[in-house]
Amino acid sequence: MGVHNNELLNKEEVYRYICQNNDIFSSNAQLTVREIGNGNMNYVYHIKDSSSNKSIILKYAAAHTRISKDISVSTDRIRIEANMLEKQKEHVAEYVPQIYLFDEKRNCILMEDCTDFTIMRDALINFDTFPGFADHISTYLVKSLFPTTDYWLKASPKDELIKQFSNPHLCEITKTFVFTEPFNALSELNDVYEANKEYIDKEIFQDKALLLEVSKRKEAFMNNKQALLHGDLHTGSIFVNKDSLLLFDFEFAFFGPIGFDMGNLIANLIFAEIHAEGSDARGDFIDWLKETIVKIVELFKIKFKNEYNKSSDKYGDKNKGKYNDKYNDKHFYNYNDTSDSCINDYVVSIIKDAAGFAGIELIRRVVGLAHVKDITSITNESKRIRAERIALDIAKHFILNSKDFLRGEDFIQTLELATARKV
Ligand code: SR1
Ligand code: MG
Repeated sequence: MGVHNNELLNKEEVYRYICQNNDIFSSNAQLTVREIGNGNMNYVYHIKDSSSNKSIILKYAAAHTRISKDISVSTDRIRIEANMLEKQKEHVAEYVPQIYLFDEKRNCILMEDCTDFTIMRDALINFDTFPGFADHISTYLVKSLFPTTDYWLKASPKDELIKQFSNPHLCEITKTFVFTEPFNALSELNDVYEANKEYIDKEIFQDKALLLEVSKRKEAFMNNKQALLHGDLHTGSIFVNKDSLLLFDFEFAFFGPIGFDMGNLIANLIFAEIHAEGSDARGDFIDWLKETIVKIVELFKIKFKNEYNKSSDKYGDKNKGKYNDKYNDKHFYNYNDTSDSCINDYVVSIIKDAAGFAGIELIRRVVGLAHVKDITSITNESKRIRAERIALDIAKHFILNSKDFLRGEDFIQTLELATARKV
């Protein structure tokens, strides 16, 4: 007799689990289970009943990472993810999958099957374009982030939310694998492409000015509780189709600097650009991608300010300029004539932060353990060397000059300068 365990590490265990907890499928369902996950953290299964054509996704959080069983990680991340999916329903329900069940004992979530969408990273590697993407993602960002900032929440409910989404174990993973190891290589947790070893040693590990800026960003990541973030917002966490998008993988959610989400997104679009630029992609794909980055930044600024203005208007002009306990704390910022410059300053500082965090994401995906397919799928050695160096050059410029990044166009200028390199 096999040992019974509570894990959901393979198709057979998932099949048994679904049969025992079958509120979703009928008793005569003909179930097939496929493992479809390819991320670093969790096990993801597609479960389909061929008799009704109904299908769902099961996501299982083991006590170790999928990329390495030697890396232990708290299963509390599945609670964070379930809570985030619920929370997102308040303001951005159209941009998240539906959740059917959160089983806290078995560390799994059953949710809507989104496999008729494509994972954005894969679509970009195939040079697919999504004309509405910038509009949708900027709406998602603003509508999900603004209501968790101090512009909207009073201190006490914000504090409650910070506690609910306290995510120390996953923040520790990010601290180690994003902000620390790729910059000091002290714990042998990196995975460097051999042919770029010397370049990385000189350009990253020995650049003291760079390391200082990265330390400051790490401090902000840990302590600037600006808003409730996705926490790992790369193109592998976004499902797309021609009309819309869905965000998933919320396990890294926490209260942090908004620029961290923005920066991760921009960095991963840049990886797609570097991949395309080094291959035979059509020019219109690259043009669309650049335009998308510019639009995300500009639309974010406009929509965030709109949201701020709408929230102020809600209470009428007579309340503008006064802090009154009856109204939201946003009025605290809304004094005198400085309101516009305050919000402008706030939004621009997010863009500057985004540049710094984008640089860190670019470096850690090249130097660190968790790579991106946009780069690893490049099989030609000299092309891979060049692609990685372009990413590192862009990253350094972003990190060292983040204060100069105000507009979407600033990101593209850096990108174009770096891609002009021959080798
Ligand atoms: C141990 S691997 C860590 C990375 O995987 C996740 O996908 C996150 O990006 C995290 O940084
Ligand atoms: Mg993920």
